[in-house]
Amino acid sequence: MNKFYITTPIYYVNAKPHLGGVYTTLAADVLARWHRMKGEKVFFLIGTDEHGEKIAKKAEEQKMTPQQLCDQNAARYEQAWDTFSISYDRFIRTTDPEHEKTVTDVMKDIYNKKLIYKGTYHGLYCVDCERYYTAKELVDGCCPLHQKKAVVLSEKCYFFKLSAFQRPLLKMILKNEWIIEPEERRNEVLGFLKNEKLEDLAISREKVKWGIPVPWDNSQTIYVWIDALLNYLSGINWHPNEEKRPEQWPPDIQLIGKDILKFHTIIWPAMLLSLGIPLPKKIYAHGFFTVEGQKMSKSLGNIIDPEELAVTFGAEALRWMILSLFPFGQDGDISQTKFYDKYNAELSNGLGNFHRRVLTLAAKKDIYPLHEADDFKRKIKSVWEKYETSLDHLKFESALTSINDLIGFCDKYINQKEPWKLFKKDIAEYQKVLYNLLEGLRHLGWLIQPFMPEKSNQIFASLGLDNLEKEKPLTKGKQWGQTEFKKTIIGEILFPRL
Ligand code: ME8
Repeated sequence: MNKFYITTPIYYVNAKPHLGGVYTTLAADVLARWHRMKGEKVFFLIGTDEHGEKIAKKAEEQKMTPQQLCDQNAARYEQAWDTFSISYDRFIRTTDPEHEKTVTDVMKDIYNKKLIYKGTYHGLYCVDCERYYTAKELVDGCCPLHQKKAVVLSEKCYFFKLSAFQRPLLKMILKNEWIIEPEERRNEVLGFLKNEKLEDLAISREKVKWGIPVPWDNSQTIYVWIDALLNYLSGINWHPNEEKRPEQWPPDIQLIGKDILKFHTIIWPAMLLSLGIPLPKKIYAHGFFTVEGQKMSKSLGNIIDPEELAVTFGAEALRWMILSLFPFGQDGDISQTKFYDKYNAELSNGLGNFHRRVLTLAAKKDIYPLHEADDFKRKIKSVWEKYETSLDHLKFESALTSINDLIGFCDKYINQKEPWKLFKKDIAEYQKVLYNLLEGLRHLGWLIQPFMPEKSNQIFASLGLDNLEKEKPLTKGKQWGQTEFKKTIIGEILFPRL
């Protein structure tokens, strides 16, 4: 059985889930469900990033200990992931003792390999990003992400010999041994590695107390990004000194947003090379979205709360809408109006209306025997082909377009055949037409499964199939003519009008 290990970034617990973060995880969940549907053994890792100065400060403001704040906010994340039906296999927290052990062991291993040395760091630091910037990266002395003045810091710390990895990484990318997608992101990393000199990286902090201690020097804690990246190893119980390696490694895909590209394509692989273990098969960095043309930010007050949106549209509708608005690897713009338009056109008037229309017609007879139908069969086959290629290439929006295409085809078929007239004059023909439509609906149930698992169950239940259908392998489910339809039930409206 093929294995599929997929990760998302671990979220900062200093804030509650926002739409940007939910975007990465929704996409990862659709992929995880798609690979499970294909019969693969999936391991889907998510988690929370809980150390560092930002979190300690926030806890102080809220008169809590950092651990209390982390517990409270990690629980919020778990709750949000339940709301959005995120089918993760493990939720790793960087304050978990197992994680802390992996980090400690990994640091010792790299230290023993003489890839870490002590020095003094002077630099321009953004407290919110928890990272140093080069003067060139700042905009008028301010952090490009937070627009806050960077502060000058000088501290004793340990350095990781990142510079030693510039050439090996460049070579691996050029030889496609280290895959970064999409192409623009790969070019961005290549450009950086070709034109800039990679500096050694300060990997510990003297001033930050809320962190994992450096194993050989308790006066320092490990830099939060090093700590965080190692969740991808601790999440599968990986330890440097254990002979037996977890079967999940390496990840088949790591999904990230483009803002954290360098951490994942330079620092992360350099750490893995120093540990002597294979690199992840692919890193994919998705785009960012703006809200009505503007960057989503607290100061502009346009942060969208995904849980509020889920109340308006339903969590599953939101899963569909957010992945269909623009191509995954690109930037895009979202707005309330766009969500309303999508909901009405594709879900309420599209899939929802078709579902109700067919089941209302189907209620006129008890049984619809199985039969062959060339045109319908051909259409469904071509929809599956497009859909599968799209999902295998992370083209979520185009997979959803193929689903809409099938819905459009089915709607047109009803209008052409006018089954309500056939019912009066040719019942055998009526049953055939209805069989095709019900079969179309069954395929839609399968096609939407990774995107809207509950709605998919609802469709199977209304076709009278329920668990029988879900237990089938995809190879069988996607074929034409699986079963006769009997005792269909209209059931609840899939997508109520707003
Ligand atoms: O970066 N559009 O956590 P995080 C699209 N803890 N995606 C967005 C976005 C937007 N407007 N805003 C944020 C961290 N994201 C670190 C990760 S991993 C070892 C450590 C995405 O909570 C962002 O790209 O700030 C990232 O993938 C995710 O939200 C979590 O961001």
